[in-house]
Amino acid sequence: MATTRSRSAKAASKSGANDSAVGGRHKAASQNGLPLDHTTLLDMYRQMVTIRLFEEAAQKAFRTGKIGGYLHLYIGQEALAMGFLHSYQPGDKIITAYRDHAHALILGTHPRAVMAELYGKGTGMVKGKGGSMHLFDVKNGLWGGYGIVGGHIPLGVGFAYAQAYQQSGNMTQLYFGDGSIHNGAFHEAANLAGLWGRDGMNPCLFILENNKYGMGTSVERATAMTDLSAKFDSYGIEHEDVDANDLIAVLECAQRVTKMVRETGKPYGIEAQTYRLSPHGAADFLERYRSKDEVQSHRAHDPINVLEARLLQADATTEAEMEKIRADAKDVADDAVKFAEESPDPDLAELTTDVLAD
Ligand SMILES: Cc1ncc(C[n+]2csc(CCOP(=O)(O)OP(=O)(O)O)c2C)c(N)n1
Ligand SMILES: [Mg+2]
Repeated sequence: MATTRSRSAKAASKSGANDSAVGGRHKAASQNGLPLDHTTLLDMYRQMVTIRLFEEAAQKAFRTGKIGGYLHLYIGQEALAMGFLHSYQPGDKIITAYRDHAHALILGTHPRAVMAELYGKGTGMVKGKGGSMHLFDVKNGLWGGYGIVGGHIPLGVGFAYAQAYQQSGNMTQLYFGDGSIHNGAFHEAANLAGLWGRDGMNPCLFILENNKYGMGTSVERATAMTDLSAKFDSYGIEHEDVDANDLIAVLECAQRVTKMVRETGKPYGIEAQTYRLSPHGAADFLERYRSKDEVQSHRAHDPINVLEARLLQADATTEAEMEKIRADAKDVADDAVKFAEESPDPDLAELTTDVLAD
C-alpha cells in the first residue's frame, strides 16, 4: 500500500541504439495481492538490479579516471523511477535533472549507449556531447537530463501545456529534487501549472524526488518549512506522498495518479520519499554532511531488498532465480563498460553538428 497522506483536501540490439536490455513496458493483471503479475514484477526487479550494477560500474570507471566531468548515481532510488515510468505511454514526455541514468535505461535506451555517453564516446546516446547530466532520447520519451538545478521545471510545465493545447492525450512526468523546490523556477512554474490546470491545460505530474539531501545540505538545513509537498498547496496543486523505497507502493500510486492527470488535464504533485544511498556525485568521497550510521540505517530500506522480500513473500520467485537475475544484470553492466571502453572518441566534425535546430 502507498503511504499516502494527501494534504490537498486539507488545504482544499547491441548497437547502442534503442533496443534496450533494461527497459520495456508491460501491461498485466494482478496476482497474489500484488498490482501486477509475477513475470512483470520480476522483470522490474531485473531492471532495478541492472541499474544498480550499472551505476556501480560507472562509479568505478569515474574513480579510475575513465569517466570525466561529473557523475550522479541513482543508487537507492531505483524503485522511484521504475514505478512511475511503468505508467509511461508513447508520446508522454519525461524530463528530469542530472541524476538521469535510470530514467534513460528504464525508458529503453540501451545500456551500451548510456555508458558510452558517460565515457564521452562517439557511440553515446548523444554522441558524447552531453555526458552524464545531459542524457536525451526523445524517441523513447526522455527530453533531458539538465544540470542547472530547477532549470528544467518550467520546461516540463511548458511541455504539459503544449500536450493539452494539441489535445494529444499525453502527459509529462517532471522529476526534480528536494534541493530544487526552493528555486524560483519551481515557484513560478508551479504557479502557472496550477492556473492552467484549472482549465485542464496542464497534465503535468510533478515528481519531487526527496532523497533528503541537496549536494551536501540536508532538507532541514535548506528550509525552515520542511514539509516540502505542502509547497504545492500555494499553487492549488493537489498532491500526496509515496514511500518510494517500495516499488509496489509506487506502482499503485503511479497508475492511479497518471490516469487522473491524463483525464483531468490538471497538474498533480508527488513527494516521493527516498534516500540517496550513494554520495552526491562520484567525486563526493568524504560525505562530511552525514554520518555513516545514518546511511547504514537507511540500507534497511534499500528498495531492491524491499522488493526481494515482497516477491519472496508472495511466492513470486526463489533465491535461485534472483541469483540468476543478478548474474545476468552483471553481464549487462560489464558489457556496457566494455563497449564504452572500446568505442571511439567523437569525430571532430561532430563539433559543429546538432548546434542549431533544422
Ligand atoms: C542553479 C544551480 N545552483 C547550484 C547548483 C549546484 N548544485 C548541483 S547539485 C545541487 C543540489 C541539488 O539537490 P537536489 O535537487 O535535491 O537533487 P539531488 O542531487 O538530491 O538529486 C546543487 C546545489 C546547480 N547545478 N545549479
Ligand atoms: Mg536531493
